[in-house]
Amino acid sequence: MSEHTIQIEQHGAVRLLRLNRPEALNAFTTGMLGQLRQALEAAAEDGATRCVLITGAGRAFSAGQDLADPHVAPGREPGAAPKDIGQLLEHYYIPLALRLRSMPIPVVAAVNGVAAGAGASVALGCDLVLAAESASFIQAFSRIGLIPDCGGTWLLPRLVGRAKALEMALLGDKLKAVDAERLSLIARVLPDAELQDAAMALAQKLAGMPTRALAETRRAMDEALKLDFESALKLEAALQSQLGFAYDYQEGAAAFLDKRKPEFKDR
Ligand code: T3D
Repeated sequence: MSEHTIQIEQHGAVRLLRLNRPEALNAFTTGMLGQLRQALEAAAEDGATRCVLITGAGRAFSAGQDLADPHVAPGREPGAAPKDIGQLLEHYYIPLALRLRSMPIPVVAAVNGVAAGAGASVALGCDLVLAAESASFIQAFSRIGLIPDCGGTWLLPRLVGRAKALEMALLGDKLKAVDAERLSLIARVLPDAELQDAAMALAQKLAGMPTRALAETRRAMDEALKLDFESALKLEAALQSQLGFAYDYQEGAAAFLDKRKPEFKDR
């Protein structure tokens, strides 16, 4: 691996992944997409890591696909054959989005600056999204003749409803972080100087919680969006049945009755 486009730091039980191509606003090359997926895979497999925090180096979170990446950029010389962007999605973005959405532990995004195109989709695919006041979200796809991808078409209408999702996706305008919070696109906005500490504190808090139940909560909510009410009730019962046999529930209930702090271990 020649270039370290993902900086990895361990802070106790929190694994911090920093998108690290600040000179190109952390735009994703194919190599970087592979490294991000591998970093998520490693965090999922590491039993000591109980929460992942993703942020960006420099002034951006991510400007989305690197439009100059020779692996995918349309050839500019006359007669150059166009590249199949669908193949890029199949090989890089779909595995990344699926990995992110099925992590066995919670994932927090600290959006430190602009999140555009697939950069916005990666941020919004995380479980809790915090953003700096100066950050913004841009569905940049329509500006270059594409549709939202990396989960954008699924995430946006579910987060903000069809009318606002279409407004964002069709116009591709910049949405300020405060407006993103007002529309429920993200969870919280923080002053720029407080973002990283607040995001780390939140990630540490999640890491101390029953992370298996948190991941199952995400799964149940994602599934419930596709189910009728009765089917959702049945899924809740099936997942609750599994969690009820798990260590964390025994520990959580015992700690409550003993009036002590629980020590959760499942994940
Ligand atoms: O292959 C495919 O396209 C399929 C995959 C699609 C998924 C997608 O993500 S499509 C959407 C791709 N992203 C964009 O279209 C966003 C492009 N970037 C921008 O619109 C602007 O850079 C921003 C609004 C994000 C920020 O604007 P600003 O004025 O703050 O910064 P800037 O000057 O435009 O950019 C700073 C540098 O980053 C600049 O390089 P330079 O001139 O200093 O050497 C710029 O070229 C570079 N950069 C920004 N975004 C990208 C990029 N380089 C490559 N790819 C980018 N996406």
